[in-house]
Amino acid sequence: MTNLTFPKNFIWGTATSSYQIEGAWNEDGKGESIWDRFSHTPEKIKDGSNGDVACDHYHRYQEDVDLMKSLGMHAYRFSIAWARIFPDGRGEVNQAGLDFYDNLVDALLRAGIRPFATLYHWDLPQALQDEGGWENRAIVDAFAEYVDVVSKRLGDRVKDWITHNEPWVAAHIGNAWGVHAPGKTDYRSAFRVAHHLLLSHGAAVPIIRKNSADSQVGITLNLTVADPADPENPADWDAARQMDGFMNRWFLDPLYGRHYPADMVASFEKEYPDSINFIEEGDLEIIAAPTDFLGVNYYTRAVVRATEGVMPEQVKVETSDYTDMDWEIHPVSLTELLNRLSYDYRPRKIYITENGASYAIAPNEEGRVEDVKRLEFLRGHFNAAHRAIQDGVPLAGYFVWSFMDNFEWGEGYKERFGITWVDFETQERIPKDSALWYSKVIDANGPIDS
Ligand code: IFM
Repeated sequence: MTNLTFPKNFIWGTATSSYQIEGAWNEDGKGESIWDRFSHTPEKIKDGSNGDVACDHYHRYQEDVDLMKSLGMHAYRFSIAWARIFPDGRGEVNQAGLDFYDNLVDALLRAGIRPFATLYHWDLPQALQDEGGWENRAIVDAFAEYVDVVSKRLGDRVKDWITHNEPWVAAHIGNAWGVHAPGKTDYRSAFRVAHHLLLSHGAAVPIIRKNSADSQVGITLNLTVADPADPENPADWDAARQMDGFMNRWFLDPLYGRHYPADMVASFEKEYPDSINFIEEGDLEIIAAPTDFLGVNYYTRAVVRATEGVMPEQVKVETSDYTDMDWEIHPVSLTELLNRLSYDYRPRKIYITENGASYAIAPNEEGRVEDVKRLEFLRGHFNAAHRAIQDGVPLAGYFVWSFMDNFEWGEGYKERFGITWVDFETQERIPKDSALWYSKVIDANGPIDS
């Protein structure tokens, strides 16, 4: 095995999100979010848990920043809870909420860690959901108001901004599948939600640029590579095209100035007549606001086979390994994805804003977490990213998901993505073997033999 070196100034970091780690769900004036409401509703979360306390990061952020520093992190991607800043979604600002992020950013800067702030990672104020949430076009103005306040307060120190995290997940898993908040099951709603998420992204970009001089702005998408289950079957290739359109092109095309993809518009209109009726004049220009980077969350590919319905069916590959989430481990697809993004859309820069694996490997008798599987997962994906850079992809950084075990949405606490073990009874943190290895990778600027 050879050690690989990444480009000079490559950013190695780690990521979390507000609802998954902060806890303090109703402290210091914070308003209720859709995830508070959803997780407090019986039977929505597999293990009956919620994010009321989570990793208690709201009270322990300094300890967490110290641990990141000791591991040598260059950067930390976190998200801001809108309901801490505007308990009612808009209107009166809660200064205590702003103070929390102000203190976090200062702690990061003192530790020499570059803050990457995500403005929306799914925890919408419930007050806005009560008005229709992302289905109601009025939310675009509320988001702009929130972004204005946050970027004015933090914009002198935060220079890397991500408007949204994974709009596909927020739109579809939350509004068509009902598995995430707000728990709706209507594809028509999901497409409307997706449009308003994209529109609010476009509206936010100039606001951030105005309030945060010399900052870099982007959006994070969850992207995949869709492969046919049977490469000999043309219908499976068509299913792969459909999956790619649904998950990737529906978001990438309008963001890069190409309108929504015509093949997908046609197939959704066929399935849900008159459902694409939310686009107003000028929307697509707003959505296509030029950005500085594309954030890519990559976990797995999608192997699909044709079905009668509009959505292809995903199949399991018997010869592959899977993580605890039952997601296929397929690093080669990361190289392919990055090349394709670079070639087809020409983003100025790409960050892998999330990549990681869920393995519930507990501490051994000595208190050590020997998560070799996660370490090998990361090594494979770091190597795949390195190959893409050699191919000419402008990949500038890599954020491992996640800094610590946390509330994995509808799955609760059973799924552990952290490179840091969290004992949710005592709130003790233990850096796992993957974290200790990652620390050496950062030091060497590339994956090393362990
Ligand atoms: O935990 C999530 C995160 O919030 C968004 N991206 C995927 C992760 C793992 O499911």
